[in-house]
Amino acid sequence: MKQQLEQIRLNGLRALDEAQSLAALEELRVKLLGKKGELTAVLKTMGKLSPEERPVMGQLANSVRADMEQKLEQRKAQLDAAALEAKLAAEAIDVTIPGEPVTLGHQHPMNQVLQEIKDIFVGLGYQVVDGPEVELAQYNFTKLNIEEGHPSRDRSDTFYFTDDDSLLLRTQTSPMQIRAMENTKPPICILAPGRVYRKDEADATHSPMFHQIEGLVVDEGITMGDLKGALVSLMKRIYGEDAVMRFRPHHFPFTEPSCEMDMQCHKCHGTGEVDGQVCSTCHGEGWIELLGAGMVHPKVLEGCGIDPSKYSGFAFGMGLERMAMGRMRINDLRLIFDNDVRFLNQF
Ligand code: 2NM
Repeated sequence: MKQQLEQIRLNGLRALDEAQSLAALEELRVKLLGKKGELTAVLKTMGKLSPEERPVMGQLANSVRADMEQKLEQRKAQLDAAALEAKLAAEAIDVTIPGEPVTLGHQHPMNQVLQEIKDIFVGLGYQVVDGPEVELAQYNFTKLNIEEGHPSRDRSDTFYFTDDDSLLLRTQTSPMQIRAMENTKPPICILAPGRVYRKDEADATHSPMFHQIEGLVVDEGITMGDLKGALVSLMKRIYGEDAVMRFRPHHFPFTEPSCEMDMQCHKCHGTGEVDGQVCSTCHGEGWIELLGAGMVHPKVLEGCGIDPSKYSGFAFGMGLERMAMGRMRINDLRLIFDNDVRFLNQF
């Protein structure tokens, strides 16, 4: 029996030493020290020993158990430490690795130009107003003196929602100005920027959705001189003090008289030619069209409950995309809507 016990101690300690995982260690604990283990099996045969041998073997068995228990604890501590070590290594964060650079965005060129124009008009005392993109034909056309049958009302030009053509996507931002005139007493001094919609195929200069900025000033004694003053001061702020402007007669149903405002081409200085070639910026015109404007038609004022014998007003409208293209030297409208970062990063 002594030899059996010594064998169990020898094999047991070696096996424990060689255990490579906590699970293997637990298996060994059951096999060596458990109720059905090898040591227990030997102890069960103690009854056959002589009374002199029994305490000696008992002591030996206890020392074998104690040795193996100690080795088990020791090995378990080693494997625990190794497992922790491996976990820490796997989860290690190298705080010295340089971080991903954070790329800051910026305003879209359209918003930059819009902000610039808004700032100028707010400085002149205008209030910026907002309104619905889905409009009543009444506000988009009728109250603007655009009669039934006018070509701009055509189904091929305007997005309608209803068969009776009473509800539409606004084709200009003037309906906001009609509402302002209906709802407030002069003096009125507002700027109405926003999206507008027209049934156009997209090309270098057209898009079915684009942005307009319209302005309106109504008070006693407002004249065409006020209109020219406001618009010349705007364009000089945007294009520089030496920009040359001209006003041409024009026609709009909602203003009388009406005009268009041009800026002399900054590339060919009005000659239409650069180095004997047709100027590419103004296409040989010498002038670049900037906006339309005029004195608000008495019928429009009257329709909004404003007495045209007491009050007068001027209004103007310009395309924001066109302004941005001129300001930022963009030659294709579609670039503004594509949102390709290679384009946007240039502004
Ligand atoms: C333009 C040109 C000229 C305009 C007129 C009005 C209103 F509501 F007062 F009648 N709002 N906007 C106007 C005048 C718009 O866009 C080219």
